Amino acid sequence: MSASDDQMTRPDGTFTTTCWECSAYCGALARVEGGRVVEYGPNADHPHSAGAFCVKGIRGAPGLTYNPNRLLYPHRRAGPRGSGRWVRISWDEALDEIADRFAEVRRTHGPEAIVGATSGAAFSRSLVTALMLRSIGSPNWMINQDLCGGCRALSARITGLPITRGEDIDNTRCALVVGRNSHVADPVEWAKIKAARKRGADLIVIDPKRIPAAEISSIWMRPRVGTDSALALAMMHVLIEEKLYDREFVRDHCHGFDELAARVASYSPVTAATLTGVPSSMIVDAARMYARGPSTFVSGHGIDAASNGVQTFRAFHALAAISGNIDRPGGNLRQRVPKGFSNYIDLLHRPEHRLPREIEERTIGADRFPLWAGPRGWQTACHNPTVIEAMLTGKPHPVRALYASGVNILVTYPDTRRTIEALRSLDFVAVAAHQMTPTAEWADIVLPKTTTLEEEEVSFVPSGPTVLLTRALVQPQGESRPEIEIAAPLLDRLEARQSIASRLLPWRSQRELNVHLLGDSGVTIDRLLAAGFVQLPPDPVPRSLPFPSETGRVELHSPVLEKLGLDPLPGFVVPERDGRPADVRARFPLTIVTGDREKTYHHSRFHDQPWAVKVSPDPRLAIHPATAAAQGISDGDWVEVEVEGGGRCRLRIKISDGQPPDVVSTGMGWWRPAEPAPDHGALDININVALSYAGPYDPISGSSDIRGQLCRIERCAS
Ligand SMILES: Nc1nc2c(c(=O)[nH]1)N[C@H]1C(S)=C(S)[C@@H](COP(=O)(O)OP(=O)(O)OC[C@H]3O[C@@H](n4cnc5c(=O)[nH]c(N)nc54)[C@H](O)[C@@H]3O)O[C@H]1N2
Ligand SMILES: Nc1nc2c(c(=O)[nH]1)N[C@H]1C(S)=C(S)[C@@H](COP(=O)(O)OP(=O)(O)OC[C@H]3O[C@@H](n4cnc5c(=O)[nH]c(N)nc54)[C@H](O)[C@@H]3O)O[C@H]1N2
Ligand code: SF4
Ligand SMILES: [Mo]
Repeated sequence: MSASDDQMTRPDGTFTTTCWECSAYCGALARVEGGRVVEYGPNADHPHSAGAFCVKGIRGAPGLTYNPNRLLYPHRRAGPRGSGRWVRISWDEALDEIADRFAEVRRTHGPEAIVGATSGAAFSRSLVTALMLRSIGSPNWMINQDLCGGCRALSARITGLPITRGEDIDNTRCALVVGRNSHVADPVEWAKIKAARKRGADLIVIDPKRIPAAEISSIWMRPRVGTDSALALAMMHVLIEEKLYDREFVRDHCHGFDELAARVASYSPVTAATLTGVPSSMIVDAARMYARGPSTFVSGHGIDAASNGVQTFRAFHALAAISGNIDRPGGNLRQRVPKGFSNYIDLLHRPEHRLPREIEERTIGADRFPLWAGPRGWQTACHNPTVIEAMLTGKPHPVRALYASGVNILVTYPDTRRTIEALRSLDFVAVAAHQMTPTAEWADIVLPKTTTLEEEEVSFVPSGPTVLLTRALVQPQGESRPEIEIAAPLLDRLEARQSIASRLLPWRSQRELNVHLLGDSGVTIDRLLAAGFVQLPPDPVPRSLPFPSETGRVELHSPVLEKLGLDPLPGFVVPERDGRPADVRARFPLTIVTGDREKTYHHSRFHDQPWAVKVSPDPRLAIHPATAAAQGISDGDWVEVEVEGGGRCRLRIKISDGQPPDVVSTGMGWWRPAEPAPDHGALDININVALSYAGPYDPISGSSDIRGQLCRIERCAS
């Protein structure tokens, strides 16, 4: 039995909880009968989500938990790595073996040769994995945020604007939605946008594709992929030229306005029209509409995960600032966690959980991307592509062992073949997962993880503001465990082998960690267990509070970037593909966007769930009807996509007049669990087989492009 909390039995009944399948954190009601979750759905009375929910919660969370393919016991490989042959072992055997192998790698190559991989700091498993690695003495953990929200996070930090998740859509007069398809990605946000529109608020959408938000927008701007910063610079140009900016806010709270004004002077709407393909009159109208305010900037992944991503966000963050939309009802509000409460990122940065600076400086990638990796880094994580490189080359220092949990790197990192090569080259790989994934197939030991219905999490969302509880509703299936019950006993064993630096992960159960997170906030675990959430009084950040930057102001001009020899002002960075020679552009006439979200999948999750596969049986490539017709391609045809500088994969055509004629869009995360091990189709229909992870990299975040590359398509067999 799991000791994840002090509930020895978990009773039947109906409970308020929070869905933890994604970071939308929807309030849920769960009905438990006979120790099994029999119903999981929205909680209409929830202060954060107000009844918003999605099928991944309703079907996906129970689907993962009661999956016939669920990994229920630890296993050791029974053939060569990747052979797909496994034998069941006990937890003691699994943990002893991991400890032996880690100790050996540590002795031979040093602690930093052991690397962790998780998704990001929104989930406790990531904090636990990072602190486990740090306890071993390794500062190296990979997070997938370079492919996700890392550019936004870094711009927010550099600019001194902690406004992510602080979009006050409920009170706005104008929402500026950029690279965000909330309709699929976030039902809570989508409900708010629709409600705002209904009450007469304006909606400006910037997206190359005709997404549902574009269909209900006041203005829809359709830039060439990867050129958004020019739109933001030109909107600032209009605001400054027409004196529509907020002089008081600029005077009292911004640093470097004159330099910014000089920069945007050269980005007139006419210039931006040339760079982006958006008509200049539309840019002017959008700027004036946005300037009337209060306006809120709602941003998404469509402008993140790019080699110019931080600069793009810097431009939009500067626009939000000079228009005075910061800390103003209906604008973008600064976020802070309740007094006494900690979130995972806080803990990651607390001195008592950190390694000595000289060790953190050895984090892989810290030399090139110091604001991303290492002691000054945002989540203190590594630069992933450099880690993959280190696995293969031993440079800058050897990486010989991997512990991956809550991440499916083989499917979700670009350049699948190279990731496989890297995993194969390691001395030891352990993976914790809910089922055998293409990543787990390359492990020596796999460990069964609990799901969102079986483990307890505590978190905070600014809307409300609300402290949320995800309940451990039912006993874990089989012998699955939460991360902390893997990490703590593993550290005990490593300690017995004199193989840890210091215990930087002090908790032994999820409950202990959660009590620690609640701290002396006044919200207790008992109160949360009684109600499922605790709504706190509104706590707006006053504008008079200094901004978290060197100057205490919003840094339009960044002294931090200047010191690093990087462009201190928001600017336009020409997309890489524009610089490709004419003959290459002729051979690869299309531009590809990857990562369109699907309602029934969460990245690589749920691909063996019948309800999901029924809705979306194949990975699709959306293409404009005229472009398809020119190549004699019809809806439903299978095509081979070849990405310039990358590889190939197979996708199925979906004709859509919502696409720009020269842009094809696809999803991500595809594999077919029923297909043979080890790759389960991930070398065939997964777009990341066709993408390169070799750069160019954003000079600040180290992100590489997962959209905007040149490509060509050709019909192929199904
Ligand atoms: N159902 C479901 N929901 C999810 C997820 C899931 O897998 N499934 N994943 C979750 C996660 S981790 C994330 S990060 C979010 C991501 O969700 P979003 O933040 O919505 O990001 P994307 O779906 O990648 O892209 C959003 C839009 O960006 C547009 N876009 C592409 N290129 C550009 C460009 O150059 N400029 C502009 N302005 N727009 C562009 C695309 O056309 C698309 O409409 O979704 C979350 N929600
Ligand atoms: N080409 C391309 N690549 C992309 C993207 C893109 O748009 N295009 N998007 C990127 C983005 S935004 C993201 S966030 C990443 C996502 O990348 P991943 O985080 O790798 O995606 P998931 O499929 O959600 O992987 C989670 C895996 O962890 C396992 N798991 C183990 N423990 C737990 C647990 O406690 N809880 C849960 N829920 N799962 C657990 C699940 O079973 C699942 O196999 O992909 C990135 N990769
Ligand atoms: S959007 Fe869906 S998966 Fe995400 S928290 Fe809400 S119900 Fe769960
Ligand atoms: Mo993401």
